[in-house]
Amino acid sequence: VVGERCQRCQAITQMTAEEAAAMIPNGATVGFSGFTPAGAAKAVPSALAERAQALHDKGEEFGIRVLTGASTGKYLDEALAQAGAINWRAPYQSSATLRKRINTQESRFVDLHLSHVPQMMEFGFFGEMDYAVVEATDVTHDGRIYLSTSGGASPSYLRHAKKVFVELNRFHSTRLAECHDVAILPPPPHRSPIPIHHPLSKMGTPFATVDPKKIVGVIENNASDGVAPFTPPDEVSQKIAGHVIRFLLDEMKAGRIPADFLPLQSGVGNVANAVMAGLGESSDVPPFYMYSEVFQDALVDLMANGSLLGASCTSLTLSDEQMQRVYSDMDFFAPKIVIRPQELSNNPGVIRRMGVIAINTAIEVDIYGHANSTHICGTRLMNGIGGSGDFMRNAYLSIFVAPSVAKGGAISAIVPMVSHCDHSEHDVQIVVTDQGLADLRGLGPIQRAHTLIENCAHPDYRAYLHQYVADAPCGHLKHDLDKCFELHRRFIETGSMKEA
Ligand code: 0RQ
Repeated sequence: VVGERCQRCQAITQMTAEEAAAMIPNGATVGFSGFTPAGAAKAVPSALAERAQALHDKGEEFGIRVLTGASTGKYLDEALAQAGAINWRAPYQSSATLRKRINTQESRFVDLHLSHVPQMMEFGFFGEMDYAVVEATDVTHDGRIYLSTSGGASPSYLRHAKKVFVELNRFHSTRLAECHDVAILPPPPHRSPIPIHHPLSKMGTPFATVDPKKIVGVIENNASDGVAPFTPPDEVSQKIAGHVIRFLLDEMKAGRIPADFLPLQSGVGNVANAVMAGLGESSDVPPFYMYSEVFQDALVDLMANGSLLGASCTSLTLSDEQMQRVYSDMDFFAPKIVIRPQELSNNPGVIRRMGVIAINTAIEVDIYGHANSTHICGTRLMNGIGGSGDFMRNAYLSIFVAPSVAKGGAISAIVPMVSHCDHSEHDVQIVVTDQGLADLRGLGPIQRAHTLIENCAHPDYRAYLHQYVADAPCGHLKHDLDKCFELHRRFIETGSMKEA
């Protein structure tokens, strides 16, 4: 009954999203569920955005500190950012409005490796958490929270928040519990080896737990995650996918990838979808597993046709159509999917142990292999580092992909020096663009530069880049500190990296 306490435990109260939003004060730190739009809290943040807007219209201040698993959807980051209600945000975002506010310093943003977030929360690196708002398929009187389509950082937020709202979303299958494997690592130095030896190993419980007395409200909802449907890969993505697949097959032939393959991680987006689809279609690639972060549309088809044997992830980021396909055949899909908290899906030790092949997208890569995933021209945030660092540093093979040019050729993805460095040369083994593939393993800096320029740079920029290396003062690396950002400067001044 809305507004009434539960007869059995006196703790769980059903309420409306507006009633919940009214309880969250200005300046509160709120941990929301959500990793991509998957499993993101929806009703309470939307209501909070409306409340913030109404307060702002009256000239009153209202803003909160927002933590999530990763990016979220239109109901959370986008709605709150449009209402100007996010003062501070971590650890990842992809909302157009929030991005603008971060880049104008209206919202502060802390860009973090996603595996680090639960531990940082546990130890109070972000201060106390006032509220957690977590989407669930079920909640019990003894405080079991059955999470919906993502694990993310929700188990830690439930444990640490002083008060909790549960959004009970009836859209999702309660059988998701068969996929979840919830565990929170004990604090260091009391950690034993993590018992995950295979992508489908389980070590925890199918539910998260919360002290039921902390639950101040349960909000009913019935809304899909609203993930945009899969678009067929474009020509550039298909070319990149082709290079990646050929490389992986050659590695198998050379005995550097075992005959039964290694688990794959792949980032989100068009190129990642194209690579996965291409791997599934190739008759030479054996059926494989994924130890990844985001389970996206292309993987449903691969699982259905037997190319993908199983997947570990922290979110099921599926369009409504693909989600319904999974929900309508949980007997088939549930035993093949494990949804973990991001501390475990992205755990460096487990990634290293399993020999994960990681494929992620970069904004730009420099001639020595440093990669920028986050900041355009070194200043403007795109999304954040996300899980790319967790995977790339610890992968068996770390592969960065990017179109060789952006904005119709006005920007080269291969530059003399990255304008912001998320992944150092030590973490980057293979770089792939639509032009080709540069295998940097075992190469010294100058060989790396030549290979990257010849194989990956767009022909329009190759001569410039070769000349840069030839002219730069010699050391272990060659760099001309007066010229290393000439392309970026020219782009800022003229709108193109190309000489007029
Ligand atoms: O701009 O949308 O205005 O056209 O950047 O580029 O090519 O559409 O690529 O959507 O895959 O995003 C690195 C941002 C790539 C993403 C990044 C412009 C380009 C376009 C987007 P428009 P594309 P994608 C697992 C791992 C970090 C997190 C991560 C990302 C827009 O993959 O956020 O890896 N990665 N997580 O035109 C200026 C350049 C540019 C450029 C591209 N050099 N300069 N603009 N663009 N290169 C997932 C999670 O952690 C959840």
